[in-house]
Amino acid sequence: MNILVINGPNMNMLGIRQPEIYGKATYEDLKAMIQAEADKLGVQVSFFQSNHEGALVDAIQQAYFDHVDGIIINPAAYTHTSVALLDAVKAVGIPTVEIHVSDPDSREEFRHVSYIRAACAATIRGHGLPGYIEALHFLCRQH
Ligand code: DHK
Repeated sequence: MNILVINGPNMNMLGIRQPEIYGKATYEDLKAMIQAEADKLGVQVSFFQSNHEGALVDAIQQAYFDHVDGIIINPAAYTHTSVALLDAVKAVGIPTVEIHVSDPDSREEFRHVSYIRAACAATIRGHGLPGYIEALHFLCRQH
């Protein structure tokens, strides 16, 4: 089984950006944590982060051609704006979990909308970085 973990804009700034919301762990810490769990589960995992919407669309499309079995995606701010990411997930038909470190539903009103949610098998939010591990387990159970 192989899983692609996609992170959107500003997620490369984990550990620096608003630590009171996103915590003190860095993006590298996040990758190491997921990799360690994937190794335990015997799952192949790869990572992609971009601040650019089109690059995120390209990564989702490429997952289809690479025969990726599952996607974990934190579209970050594009969650609340991007029909293109929704359409990309629908286009590839790969089981996808939407993940957020914080709980956008308990923050500003503009964060309450998620376009991508309609194409996702599950949404995990507000569980901090361990939410990514929950997403990994969810996709393994589905497989
Ligand atoms: C990350 C972001 O960058 C925000 O734009 C979202 C999400 C929430 C998160 O909690 O991981 O609103």
